Amino acid sequence: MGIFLDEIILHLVAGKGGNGVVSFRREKYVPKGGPDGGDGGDGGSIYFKADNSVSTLGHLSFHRKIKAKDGDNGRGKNQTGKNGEDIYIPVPPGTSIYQDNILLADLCNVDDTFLAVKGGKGGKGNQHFATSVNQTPRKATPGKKGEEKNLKLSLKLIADIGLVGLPNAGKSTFLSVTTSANPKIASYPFTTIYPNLGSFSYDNIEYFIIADIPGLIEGASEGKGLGTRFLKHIERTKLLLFILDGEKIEFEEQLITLFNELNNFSSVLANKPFFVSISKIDIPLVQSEVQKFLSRLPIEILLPDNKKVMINEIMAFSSFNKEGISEILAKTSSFLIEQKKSQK
Ligand SMILES: Nc1nc2c(ncn2[C@@H]2O[C@H](COP(=O)(O)OP(=O)(O)OP(=O)(O)O)[C@@H](O)[C@H]2O)c(=O)[nH]1
Ligand SMILES: [Mg+2]
Repeated sequence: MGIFLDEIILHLVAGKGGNGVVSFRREKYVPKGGPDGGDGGDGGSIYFKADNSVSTLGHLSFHRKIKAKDGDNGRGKNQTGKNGEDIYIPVPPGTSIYQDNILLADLCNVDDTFLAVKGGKGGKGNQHFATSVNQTPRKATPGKKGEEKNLKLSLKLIADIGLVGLPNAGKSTFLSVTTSANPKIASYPFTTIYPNLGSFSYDNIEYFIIADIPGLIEGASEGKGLGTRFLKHIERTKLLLFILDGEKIEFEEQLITLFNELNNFSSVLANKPFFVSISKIDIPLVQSEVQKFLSRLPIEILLPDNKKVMINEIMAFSSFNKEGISEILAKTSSFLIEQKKSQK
């Protein structure tokens, strides 16, 4: 995987149309034949196309200016110039395209395509300008300029399940044991600085994608830690999985912090369906604290803005000895399958 890049501004220039030409048929003994100036070819256009072969916008970082080829000029004998080739720029599904902060397109599904800048039309050769009174027109038109735009691309990853937790909670470790993803894991906070995606199969029929984003801390919505820059990537998930850090013990406070930061960031996130889990139950002390906490269920969480969140169920797990992992995958998968059915 290349560098992670989820925003980029590109300068796109479509090809200019080729010129139409003035030309006359040359035939033996005929000093001046009829007009036979061909048309110019059209300039190449530039499209964006959603494609799973790329997962970020990183491949565009060295190509901030992209120009399509011009159309060739027309030639004698009514020959039309060659069209400039169109360019299709692959972008990951989930890419939105903006011009001056106005949304032009949202490429959500594979193969969604958007015409970003249109190539200029080729000019007309003098063959088109012959009239009954003018059999030898000296007029041809030049090719038109191609469109030129500065466009901003912004990527929101599309995943089914978004992991939300404080730094060090064990999110990346969970991703690494449930999917084939291989994220960086370490005992210091903010190990994950870019989102990671991984997928797992459920009963070998359904595939679900999990997004692991950098840890959230209190004040993230005001820019603390890595801020909420990456929260947008879980805005489109169907389900959130909160991972509370087993080692941090204060489970209720962790929930309040996380819900509060999500609330401050966007109502879309705050209203998403969620499951709650606690990590690291292979550690004996964690095991006993978790038991105490679970005995209090259902728990009502009161947020600073007086909003209440009801927690009915919490799933405890360990990525080290895999305890509880298959239950989490089964629960979240069943939820997603049901949700899909109800939307049909
Ligand atoms: N005992 C135990 N330790 C774990 C478990 N899962 C993760 N850890 C440890 O917890 C630390 C943090 O794990 P990460 O997976 O990097 O945590 P994260 O939530 O991705 O952290 P950030 O990327 O910094 O937000 C590492 O030292 C892991 O080895 C677990 O199930 N049991
Ligand atoms: Mg991480």
